[in-house]
Amino acid sequence: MIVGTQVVERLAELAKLGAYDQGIDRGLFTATEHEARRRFAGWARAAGFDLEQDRAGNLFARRRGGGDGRAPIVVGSHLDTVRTGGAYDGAYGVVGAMCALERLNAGGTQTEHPVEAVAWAGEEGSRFPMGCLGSGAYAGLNSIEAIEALVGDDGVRFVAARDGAGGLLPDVRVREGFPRPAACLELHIEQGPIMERAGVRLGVVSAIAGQVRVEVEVLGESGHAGTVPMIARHDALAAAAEIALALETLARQLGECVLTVGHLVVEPNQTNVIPARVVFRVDARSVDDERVDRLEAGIRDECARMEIQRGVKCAIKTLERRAAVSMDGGLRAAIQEALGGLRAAQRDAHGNLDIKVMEISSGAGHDTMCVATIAPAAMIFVPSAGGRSHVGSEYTAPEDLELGVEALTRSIVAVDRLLSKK
Ligand code: HGY
Ligand code: MN
Ligand code: MN
Repeated sequence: MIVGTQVVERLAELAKLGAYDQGIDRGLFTATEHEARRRFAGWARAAGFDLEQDRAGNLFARRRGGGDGRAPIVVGSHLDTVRTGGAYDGAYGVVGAMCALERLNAGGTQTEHPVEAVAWAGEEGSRFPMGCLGSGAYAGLNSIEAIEALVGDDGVRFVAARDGAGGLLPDVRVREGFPRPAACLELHIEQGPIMERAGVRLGVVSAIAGQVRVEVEVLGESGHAGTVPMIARHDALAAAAEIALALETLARQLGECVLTVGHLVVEPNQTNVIPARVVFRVDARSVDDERVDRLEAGIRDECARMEIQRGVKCAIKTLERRAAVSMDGGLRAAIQEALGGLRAAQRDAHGNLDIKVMEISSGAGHDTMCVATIAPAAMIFVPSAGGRSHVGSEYTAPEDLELGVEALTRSIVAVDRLLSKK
């Protein structure tokens, strides 16, 4: 089989797992995500890679290196999706890593470092209320005890899901601890419009925006929608709405940041009953951590204002705080050099085909932002059609998918060589 087609075929295979009319819904440790893990394991076994997993749910396929005892270069992304996910966010980086290691096999390329293709657990935080759950534990940013104490939005505890039928693979060794890697690479779709608009096919990521996820509970007073005078109300939803709009205004005024309230639950959620309780979550991001801190402070300020003005009670809980990270300069230079060779090879093979490459920052969060806190890390992007992501219509052209895997394969060799000099 031509190596190039495996990327597209495997992504099409994974896209069926969790597919419905709104896109793909493949939450961590659900039956569909478990099946995706099984496919990953099948590919790894067929290629002769050693499989391991850890207690946070990360899954590793290890291609041995020549250098005894060297720490691995980890290359991966995530198999879980948001509830209306597309076929490429995360899955592309997992499939791409597997295909890159297979290309090293096919080319007989021996790296000094072992290289591990990785499916990081629960990057989206769509089932358990913490994003980058597996990579955060692996990097020591979140204790395994904190992870194991998580309860999903469906009421299922993390440990029950992990140790249940949809969790860890029953026939794969569970490693103890979280060994530090030599380096971390991730291949991902851009999830924005910049590369497509610039006619660029490969992006070398410069930095990943920092983010905070905050949950706010607003307690008001329920009552009859027809009889309680407006002046006498403590409407939890009206208060939550005012906080959300004030935060949106703050983000617009602050600039160079984004803020979203994408999750909101109303109780009792009945037309003729004044909302008694609302829980909503805020996602705020910027490449400038001070702006993220300013937005987080803004949440507290607006809640305090609503408590006075509307006589409600607010409880604020920070679910996750990830600092903005710059990608490693040495790895980026090695990748740029590797992409120079790729561009030359493409020109030789296809005449005047000139592959444009650019440096680009990431507004989206990634597992790499966690692993970057313990090892040199870098990311490679391919374009997203129309900049669309976190929607079922997410799309990247097959030739871009294939080019990205070739870029990743060459980058692994370049990074291995760079680190072996040290
Ligand atoms: O939300 C994000 O940026 C990522 O897709 N988890
Ligand atoms: Mn995502
Ligand atoms: Mn992702």
